[in-house]
Amino acid sequence: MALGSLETNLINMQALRQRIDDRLAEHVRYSPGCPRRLQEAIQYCLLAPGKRLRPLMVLLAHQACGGRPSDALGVACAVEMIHTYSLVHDDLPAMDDDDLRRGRPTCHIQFGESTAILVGDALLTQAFEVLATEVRPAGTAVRCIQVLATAAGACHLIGGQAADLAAENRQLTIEDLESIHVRKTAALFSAAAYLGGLTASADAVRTAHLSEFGRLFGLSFQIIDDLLDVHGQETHMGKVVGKDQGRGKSTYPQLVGDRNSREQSQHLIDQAFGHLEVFGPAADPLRDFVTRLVDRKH
Ligand code: GRG
Repeated sequence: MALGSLETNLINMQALRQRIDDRLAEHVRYSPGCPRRLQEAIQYCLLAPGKRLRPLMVLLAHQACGGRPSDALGVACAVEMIHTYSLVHDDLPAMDDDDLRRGRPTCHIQFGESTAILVGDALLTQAFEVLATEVRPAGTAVRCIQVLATAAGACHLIGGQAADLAAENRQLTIEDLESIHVRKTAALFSAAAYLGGLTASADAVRTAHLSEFGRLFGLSFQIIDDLLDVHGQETHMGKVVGKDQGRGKSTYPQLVGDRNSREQSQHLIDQAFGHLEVFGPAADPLRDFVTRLVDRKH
């Protein structure tokens, strides 16, 4: 890819990120029925400076299929709402018990535990309201709801979280660990890419490639996240590092070493890129997005 197009892609990505942030902010200005403190807590979590990777994946996959970002913004916001809910609940004392998230005190530290539970519940619920309201035609909205509910449900995100909690202080095999990563991390990236294609009316072959691309990317992303938990800096990460080891969690680097982890992460990205071939140059912004993440420091 030429330098000029890399710069253009970066500008495009920053513009998309801004559009995501603006639309998210619109979604969390509630009517008076929502208590002020709850609204404040939801805004605090959803509008915090996260990387917006999953909504960007929706929009870039949508673009790769010839769609316009404005037609997928609702889906992008719904996916970010699910992701943010999962972080808020994951940080609770009953789960990972974290004090720092996105560079700020976690929701339960700032607003109390009961409010943090309600923030997660509200975002989870609103994600499906947004899909039902904003996606057209109705048949596509129903399919989006089904895909996101499956990715967030008991066999994927929530099941992965339950398996992750049950695995504390147990030595896992690499297969056990990958099974957790597929559910906890890769399922939502896979759904994000798939939904980007679906809302651009992509055919079944293309949406299947996007789904697999997202899954492989998600697995690679989680390995890099594990490496950053060992080698990253809290100031860059915006969260406490070194916690995996402290909580007796098996991680990729702990099971196979740093070097094999990096190689596996790159291998997964190479496989993921194979699934973008069918899209030709229209997927260049998506490729560029992934390449930047492979080299990420946070
Ligand atoms: C509570 C149902 C439920 C699920 C929790 C998201 C999650 C599952 C746990 C958080 C801890 C973790 C390591 C999850 C793996 C996925 C991951 C690396 C999440 C962080 O995603 P980023 O880096 O976060 O995209 P930002 O803040 O940038 O959006």
